[in-house]
Amino acid sequence: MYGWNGRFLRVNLSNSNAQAEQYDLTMAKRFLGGRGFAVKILWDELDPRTDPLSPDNKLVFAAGPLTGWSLPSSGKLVVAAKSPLTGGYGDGNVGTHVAVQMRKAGYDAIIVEGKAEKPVIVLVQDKLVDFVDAGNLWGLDSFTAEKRLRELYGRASGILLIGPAGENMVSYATIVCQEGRSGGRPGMGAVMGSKNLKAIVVVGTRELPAAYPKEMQELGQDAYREVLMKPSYAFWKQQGTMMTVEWSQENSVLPTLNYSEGVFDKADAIGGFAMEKLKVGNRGCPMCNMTCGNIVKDSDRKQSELDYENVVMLGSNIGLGDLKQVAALNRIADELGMDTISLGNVLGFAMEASEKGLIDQHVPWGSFKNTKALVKDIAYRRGLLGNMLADGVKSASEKIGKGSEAWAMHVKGLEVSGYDCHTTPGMALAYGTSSIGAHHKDAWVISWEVKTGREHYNAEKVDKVLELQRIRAGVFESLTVCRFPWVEVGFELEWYPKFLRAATGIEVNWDMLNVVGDRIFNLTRAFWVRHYNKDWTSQMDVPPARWFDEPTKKGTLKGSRLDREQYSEMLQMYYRKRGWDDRGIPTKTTLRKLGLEDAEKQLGKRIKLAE
Ligand code: PTT
Ligand code: SF4
Repeated sequence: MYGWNGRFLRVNLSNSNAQAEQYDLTMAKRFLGGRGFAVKILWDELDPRTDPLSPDNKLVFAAGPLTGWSLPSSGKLVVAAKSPLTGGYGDGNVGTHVAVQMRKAGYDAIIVEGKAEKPVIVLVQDKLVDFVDAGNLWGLDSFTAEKRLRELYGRASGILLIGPAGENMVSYATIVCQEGRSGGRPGMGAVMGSKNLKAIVVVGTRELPAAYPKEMQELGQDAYREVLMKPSYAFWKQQGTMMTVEWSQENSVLPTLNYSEGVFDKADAIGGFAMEKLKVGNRGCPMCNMTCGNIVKDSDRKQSELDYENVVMLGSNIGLGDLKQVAALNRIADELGMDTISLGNVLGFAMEASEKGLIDQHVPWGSFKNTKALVKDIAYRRGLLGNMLADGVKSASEKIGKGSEAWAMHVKGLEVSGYDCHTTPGMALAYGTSSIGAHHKDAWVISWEVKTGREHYNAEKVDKVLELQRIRAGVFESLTVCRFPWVEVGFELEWYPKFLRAATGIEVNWDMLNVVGDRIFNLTRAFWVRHYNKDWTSQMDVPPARWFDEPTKKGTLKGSRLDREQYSEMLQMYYRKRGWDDRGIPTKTTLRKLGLEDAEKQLGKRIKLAE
């Protein structure tokens, strides 16, 4: 086998055992890597009743067949598990040296199972695996702990770790590295914490097995050059994703005051150009020549890495219009290891609940001091409010009740990311049907939608969501390469089959890759349905009530809201095009067509499947 190593490393923390396992080319071709491998492993190995925070859950770190070579923006991996936030399939895509080092150590994925008796670090050095006591690191913030590990294991080592939020099993704790890369929004850090695993450290020294090594090298050089030549490259390096703040404001989709509005009075103060005035450098993922993490000095005089989502969720969504203070909150979230999207979301929810008199605590909009204290309370689960918000907005709204469910901004338990959808039904559908809950990563359809007619609910929009889900959710998440070269600077999709041929020796085209994408998407859906079982309904794919029931009051599009009936029709159309029934469950024919007979069998035992 070329391209893939053909090996997983299985690490059991309960008995400190580690073993390499082989997998075959059929698995590789059917599921590619990353998310594809992760969902297949979790589907095969987890009982649907598994408690996400129990030793029975498994944490999978999986890279793809392009990871580890000198190819543009290919230093990423997927980290996945059953999510403690949603109960469904959860994952994140993180830029990390672990991706490169793991592949060079000879593994395409590391599967972590069980629970260590005491805090531990898993140290992988090629074939050697050690379990190192992490007592002296437990409790440390992620920046300090990573610095210590780097001193011990060297600058080139790959390190992924959790901060205090992961240790305290905050439901949206992430896994972090490199002072600003953070992945696994649906609580992958909490799963790591539940296993008493503070960090994994990986060092690999082997050559990767390419089918055509010379071609691989030449393609890589050409591809890096191509990225540099793209006209939008220079502005991308200047602002990265921060340019989207101004775009969102202009188009009334900037999440503001807990998604009640799409415009923010102080948007300019937290936008890309304001960021440029504070910028001191760029940081990014390994293997990338368009690094996009904007480093600024925050109001605590520390360095913080700003991306669009961080800024809008901890800025406009909570009414904070001072970028240095937003940056300070972002830095704290990284140190503590918490997802900024879910965090900004629960903070906005708490502020609204406080304003409406539904909670005892005073949580004012836009107060830096109060918010900073509350963020720490959440990470350490301190006090009634901190502890309640640590379980996410769905759980908090269920506890508070009194109609707050209508403005708890989530889908299937995962908090909505940084785009207001009062005026974008296509993006609402993308959130509704995303593989992990309301994340924009599977189908960022919004920019196309705004250009082509945002008011429509039509088949073209459904097709666009499907097209993007195939490419992004299926293929990019499974190759685990960054999608930004394609999305942001126009690096052509045609490069990827060429990379795959040079790596694996297998001729593929996008039609074939799209089938793989569909297979992965359908198995992910089956994972959700198997968990929710008879409770699964099409309501699970409907975005929050606020966007349907409460029109916006500001901006050029004031008075807008989603239409429930038309959304429903579009959702049913989406199901039909996917080959799902009217509950959003894949039919027998669809599962068989994709070679997912086991999913047909298992789901069929629980639920009546349509033909
Ligand atoms: C991603 C989500 C995003 S999406 C952002 S900003 W973005 C937030 N970043 C956080 C952060 O930082 N610190 C923190 N404590 N929490 C954070 N939560 C949020 O997490 C990120 C980039 C970005 S920046 C995006 S869009 C792209 N995402 C990709 C993806 O999903 N797949 C893929 N193949 N390529 C991608 N490229 C881009 O990667 P999650 P990263 Mg990411 C400080 O983690 O769970 O997927 O959620 O990891 O290495 O930082 O790269 O405007
Ligand atoms: Fe990482 Fe940004 Fe480069 Fe993508 S473009 S690989 S997110 S630094």
